Parts: sequence; C-alpha cells; structure tokens
Amino acid sequence: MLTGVIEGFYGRDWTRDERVTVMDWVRAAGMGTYIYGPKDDVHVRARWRVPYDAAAMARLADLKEAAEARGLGFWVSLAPCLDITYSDAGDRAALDARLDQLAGAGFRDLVLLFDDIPSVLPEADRARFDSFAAAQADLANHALARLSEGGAARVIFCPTEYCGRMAGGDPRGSAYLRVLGEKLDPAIEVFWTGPEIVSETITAEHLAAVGEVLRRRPVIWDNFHANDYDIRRVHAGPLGGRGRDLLPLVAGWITNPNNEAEANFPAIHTTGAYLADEGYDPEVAIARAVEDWEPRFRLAYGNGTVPVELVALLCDLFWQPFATGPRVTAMIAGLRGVLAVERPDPASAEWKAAFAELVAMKTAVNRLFVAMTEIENRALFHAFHQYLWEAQEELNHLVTYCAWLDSGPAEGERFPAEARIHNFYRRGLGVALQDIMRRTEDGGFAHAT
Ligand code: GDL
Repeated sequence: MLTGVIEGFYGRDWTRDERVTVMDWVRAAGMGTYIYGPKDDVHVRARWRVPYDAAAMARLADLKEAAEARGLGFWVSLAPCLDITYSDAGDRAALDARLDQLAGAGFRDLVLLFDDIPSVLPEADRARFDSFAAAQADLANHALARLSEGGAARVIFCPTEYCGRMAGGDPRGSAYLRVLGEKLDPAIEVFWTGPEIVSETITAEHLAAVGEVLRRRPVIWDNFHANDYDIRRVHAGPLGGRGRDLLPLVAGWITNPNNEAEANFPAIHTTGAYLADEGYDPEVAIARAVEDWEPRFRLAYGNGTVPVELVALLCDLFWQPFATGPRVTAMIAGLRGVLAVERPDPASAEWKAAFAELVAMKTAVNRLFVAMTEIENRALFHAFHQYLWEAQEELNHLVTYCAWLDSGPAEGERFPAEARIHNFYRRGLGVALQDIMRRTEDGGFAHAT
C-alpha cells in the first residue's frame, strides 16, 4: 500500500532541508512515499508546458536520491489542467516533452493532478470527447503508456471531483466518476479526500461507494492536517475520525500536511501509527508522538528541552481541524458553563474550578511561549510563533476579564476599558466579511435566519 506524504498544498514550497527532514519522519513512521507536488512549482501547474531547466532537474534528482537513500519512493507531479486542450496536438506534444524529460531522468512515478478546476469539458474538446472524464482518462492512459516505454511506470490520478461534496453527495451518482472508473487504465490509482476536501470523518460505507464507482480502491489524499486554507490555524494533534475498518477499502494513504514543515511531526507520526497499529487510539498516539518529538525542542542555552508536558500542551492548543485538544476543550466547556450568566458567583465551586483551570492554562501557555523563544531550532519556533502569540494574548485577556468577575463587581458595573487590550478584537477584511453572515449559537453558519 502506498503511504506517506504529498507536498501538495498552496503556498510557499518547502526547502531541500525541510523535505529531507520530512522524509526522515515518513521513514520513521513506517511509511514509504514522498510525493513532490507543490502548487508553488510553476512547472507543475501554471507553466506545465515549459520543461525544467538543468538546475531544477538536478534539484529533483537530489531529492529522489535522498528519498531512495531512506528507502522511500519519490514521485513527481504534473498538473496540466488549468488550460490544456485535451484534443490539441500541440498540447499533447508539450505533454510528451514533459513526460519524456521526466522519464529520461528516471522519474517514472507520476501524479497527474486535475484538482481545483471547473468540472467542465473545454469547448474546444467537445468534438473529440463526449465527456470531461473521457478526455482526462485519455490523457492519463497516454501518460502511463508513454512513461512505461522505457521502464516500469506508475500513475496516480487526482480527479477534478475528488471528494463526496464535489461529486454531488453520493459518489455513485456522479457521471464524471463513473466514466473515469470505466475508462481509466486499471493500473492507474485515483486520489480521494473523503466526503469533503478536509474530511472530519471518513466512513467505510463512503469508501465502498467510491471504490464501486471508480472500479478500484482509492488512494486517500488526506487533508486532515493541511492548513493552507486558513491562515489562523495549524494542526499538531493526532489523526482522528478515521477507523481502521477503512484500510481494506483503500489502495494507499497519503497525507497533505501543514505548510509549516516543522509543525508536521505529529501529523506524520500519528498517520503512521494509524496505518500500523490495530488498536490505534488518537490520544495514545499523540502522547507517543510528543515523546519522540521532544528532542527537537532543545534549548539554545544550557541543557535540556522544552518540558514534555509543554510540548503536549502545544499539541492540545493546535489539535485538529474540527476540535481543540482535550485539555483546551474541557477548559472552554467549564468557562462557558459559568459564563452563561452575567454575574457568576465567585464563591461557587464551579466558578473556582473553571477560573483556576483558565489561570493554570494561561500560566502554562506563558511558560511554553517563553520556552519556545529559547529553542535552538528556529524553524520549529517560527512554525508556531504566530499561533502561540494569538493563544497567549487571548488567554491573558480572558484571565483579566475573569479576574474582574472574580472580584465581585457591583451590578451594572462594566468591565473597565483600561483592562481591555486596545485594538484587540479581531479586525481586518476576513472578520468584516464573516461578520456580514449570521452565525448559529454553536458557531455554525445560519444563512436562513
Ligand atoms: C485542495 C487541494 C490541495 C490543498 C487542499 C487543502 C486537493 C486534492 N487539492 O483542494 O492542494 O492543499 O485542498 O486546502 O486536496
């Protein structure tokens, strides 16, 4: 089974050192593949017709060598989907030139990407193909045949409808996926991200439906730890929402992680654990990941590292795309409970417990923040710095507010302006735009009210 990482996100691509570090983690996690597919490499996508120059080819060869030295397979990517005319002889020749360049240099494992484009057959192709899927399958089958001319080749295809939502809910109802399933060479693997682009959960039932329509088990492209879609979040918690019953239904599991390479140790460690451990338990898995991660938090001065409980706190703060970690979740629930009334009773046991946990959390985050500034690995520090900054500021402010409530302010008295942080509440374009739309009490989207 294909397992590992795809560098497949939007945004600044990784450096050579970052890639090799990630390869080490993939290897240590018992996985076997590194896929090079940054959206930032213009020769993968926007300028797919233009071959790499010699220096770029040498960089790719060096990465392949680094991967192979670690026992990993190295795949390259090509995404001609933005503007190709599938039936155009000139475009086919440009594609062949790219394939020949790659194959000639020994790159015969290729990911063909057709993601993030409209699912519409271009006008110019309608005389030759009767569907978008037929045009793409023709291209992919051709690519596999061409790459195979000089040796064994493999192709993974990322479809334009790559999740349940894009396929209209039920994958079996998608004409696009049905035609792909029929026409794609059976040797070609197909990527799938689950019911959503970022799937909170994936079920066996869903994957069985995908397998049926595609006539092959999909390779999961897991965006669970990706964060390129939200500048405010990073995911350092364990893989979750995926049971082990999925594994017989997939041909591979590839994770597309956070943009910040250093933040991905837990993502890769726990994905490897999920794939390997029959009794996978996210909380056990993250505890193990934290132990193995801690040596990277070596302090620049003196001996030692950031204490393991603070590394665990870092994971808890920046947990998963749909959940904060258990400690943060419990703290928020406790505070929400006591803050449901305007004047909580400072003498009540509930208030005391909730306030004490908030202060303990703030104190721990302050310690974590300071310790992180002192670590040797500056890339690791920077991977989390802005997120930690926000966490610290918000917690400090909340403590000030709760301390004011704890002092038992008189009825009608207001939280003093001096205690609030000036210009503090989230501002800017994103907030202004989100504010236009109403929200439900649980923070969801309430379009109709
Ligand atoms: C996507 C993109 C991917 C991006 C991810 C998360 C796929 C197949 N494509 O739509 O490049 O990183 O979402 O934002 O997932």
